[in-house]
Amino acid sequence: MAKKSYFDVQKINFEGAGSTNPFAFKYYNPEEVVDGKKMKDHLRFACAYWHTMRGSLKDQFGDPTAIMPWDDGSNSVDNALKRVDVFFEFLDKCQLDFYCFHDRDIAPEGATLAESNANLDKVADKLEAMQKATGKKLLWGTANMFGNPRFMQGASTSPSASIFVHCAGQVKKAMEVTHRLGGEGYVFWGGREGYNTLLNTNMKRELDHMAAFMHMAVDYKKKIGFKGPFYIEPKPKEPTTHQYDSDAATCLNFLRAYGLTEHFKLNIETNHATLANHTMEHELAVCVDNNALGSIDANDGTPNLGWDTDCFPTDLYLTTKTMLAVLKMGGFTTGGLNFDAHRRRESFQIDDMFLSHIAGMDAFARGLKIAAAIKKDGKIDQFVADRYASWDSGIGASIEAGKESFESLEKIALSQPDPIATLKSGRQEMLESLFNSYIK
Ligand code: XUL
Ligand code: CO
Repeated sequence: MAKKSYFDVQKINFEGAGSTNPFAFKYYNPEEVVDGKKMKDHLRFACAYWHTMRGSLKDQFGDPTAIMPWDDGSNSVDNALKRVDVFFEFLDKCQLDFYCFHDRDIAPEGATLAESNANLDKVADKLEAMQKATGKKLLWGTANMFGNPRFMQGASTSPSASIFVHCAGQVKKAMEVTHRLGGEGYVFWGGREGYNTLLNTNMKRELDHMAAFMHMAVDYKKKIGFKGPFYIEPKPKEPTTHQYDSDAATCLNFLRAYGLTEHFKLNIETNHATLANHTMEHELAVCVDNNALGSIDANDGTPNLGWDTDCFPTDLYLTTKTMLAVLKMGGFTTGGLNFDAHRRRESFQIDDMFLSHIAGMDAFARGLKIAAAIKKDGKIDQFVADRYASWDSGIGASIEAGKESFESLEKIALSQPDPIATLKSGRQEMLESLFNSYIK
């Protein structure tokens, strides 16, 4: 008997830039070698279960618009199991090699934690079987500790110790399921780990609790032999007014302060970077400089709106700068590009699921190729290296080697002419124009 198909769309294949077929890749050619590695191994695209299977496209003003004939709208385990079939057909047809989930996206929450765990196990059985049958892999798993009303005042940072206890049980289970499904990493996004007002908040105590929670997770990871890294996903606000994991630098400071650095990397999301008033480029640079870039939630914001719009990433400057950072760190190891993105509410047709992912995948394939060309050409890297040449020898090298002091430098400062003459133009506009020349 032929397998039931949920989509009236054929497998998406690479047809090249000349193709006019909207259901084809123009740039993403999985097997093509770029900068010494296959495109698919550079990009490691992942599909977000919460958006793709659970996103109804409702917004705060309007009802769902997405057409999902396979979904009966119920919270039953049967419905959850059926979604898995649909999802794997989608992954296959869209050539997405990885996926990511929250525990509560894939399986319904029960009346008790024990019931929720049993539901999760049933769906995990099916996911495991489908992974085996298709070769698709789990990039990372996570626990949703922000949706249920019990988390209204935080999860591991809740004022209630009993909520903390519940969270420990929930994350323990989510880690077990992630491990069982061969997850390459595990994410902590502090969805409500923050505050709305300091008038009712003991920030120091809440941060201590969050760190205690992370240490328990590290201990448990060792116990079950989960080898993948943990990732913290920074976000400055939304849902709370101030989220503790505000940006990359704040997360790194938290990890250092609490002795957690060696167990965590960061999962950087574009729209979260812009909500923090940073560029994605900045957040990635902070991570790469600190050997802390683990994975990327690939999406884009809407700059003139102040919230998390989770658009599909189609901006070539963004994808190029993102891939430059990934190439600079030597490529992903356990991480990848997870489309934490949903199509617009107006893009309600079933085939928009495909078109939106194709748009993101092609934009990243181009970004990769452009980034590889920039790297190969080396002009921008050379400019930066030349700009700091005074640190490579003489007094600069001596300072970097820690051999100088205020006293030794004062002697030189008093005798040397005004050093302004040693400066050269920063050439920002020339560099921007040079960057533009690679965007093809
Ligand atoms: C929310 C967000 C989450 C995390 C995982 O803004 O990005 O979906 O990626 O919890
Ligand atoms: Co995210």
